[in-house]
Amino acid sequence: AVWTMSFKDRAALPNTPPLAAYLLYLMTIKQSNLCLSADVTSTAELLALATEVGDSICLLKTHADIIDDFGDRTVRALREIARQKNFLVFEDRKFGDIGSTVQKQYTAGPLAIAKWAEITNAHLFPGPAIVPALKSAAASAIAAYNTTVHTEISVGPPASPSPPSPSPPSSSPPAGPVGRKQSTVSISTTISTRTEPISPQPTPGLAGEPADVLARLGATPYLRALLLLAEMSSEGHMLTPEYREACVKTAREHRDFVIGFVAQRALNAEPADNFITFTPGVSLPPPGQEGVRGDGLGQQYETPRDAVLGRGCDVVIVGRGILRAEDRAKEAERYRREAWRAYEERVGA
Ligand code: 5BU
Repeated sequence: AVWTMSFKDRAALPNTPPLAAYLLYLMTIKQSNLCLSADVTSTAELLALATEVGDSICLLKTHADIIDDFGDRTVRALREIARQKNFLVFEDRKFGDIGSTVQKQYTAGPLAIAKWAEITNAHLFPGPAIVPALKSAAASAIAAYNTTVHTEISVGPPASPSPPSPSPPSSSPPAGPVGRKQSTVSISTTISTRTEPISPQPTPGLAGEPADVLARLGATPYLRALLLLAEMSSEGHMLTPEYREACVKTAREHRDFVIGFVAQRALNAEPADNFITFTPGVSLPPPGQEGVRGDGLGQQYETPRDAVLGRGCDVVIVGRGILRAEDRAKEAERYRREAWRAYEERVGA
């Protein structure tokens, strides 16, 4: 039923978890259901790309493990661009291990994904326990974040005159641990954030105009969500229809944390389903190359229109289609327009 519903109406459904609602409103405001797949191998390239394309996207997808010099600086700068340009960050980690291990992979190590990416994804092949394992790790990361802030406030030095800051203090709170130490102003903003419950439960009262709602949700920015990999775009992938159904079943049992799927089609079958479908393997072939539908390494492509209008996908994920363009900002806009037009057609806007 949500196939033909607007993103705005889906955001306002009573059981939409806060981060899903945030994303759906963000998409509505930016008129963008485009996710950039930022498959670059240095921090400099990542930041340049995010800056160039940020206005056209609702989501930026990373593979942090391909960035040679990934570190604290990468995270801080990316979060700052995400704040300025208003997009969410999705680390395409594809977790696939026992619960205990994925918890550590999610929160610790050089990547510590839970600290900086609102969204990540997991395979279901290790069994359904991977979902509650990641959910509780996300909750612990949130709790640790709050404790850290608290400790810093109580034991930290008094306000230093003017610590170096990559940007002027803003009125909106930081999206996570990043930026916490930037200035006294952002620390006190963070304290006030702590008084807002960071709830994995649906937030009541999300109805309203998107901009208002975003402003309200902005007070609880440190939210985390998971996508299950229900289907892949690559030729001969082994995620069978039965496996796909198992993903849907598990997602339904964790609607507060699993906000959708990486899949090639919408998988919302029950009335209560409002999962967001994120679809890779999307490109607009350059004129004259319409026949080219793959990359020679198993990737298979379809157009934004096929995905969104033909299969009910919500967010199209585009990498090389944009990365290889002469003018990446302009090409991202072309993808945004195409995907948004297909969405509008689907919902009859
Ligand atoms: P491309 O350059 O648009 O082909 O990049 C696609 C991206 O999406 C790339 O980062 C892949 O790792 C990612 N991807 C995919 O292509 N297909 C899938 O099924 C999944 C992820 Br899951």
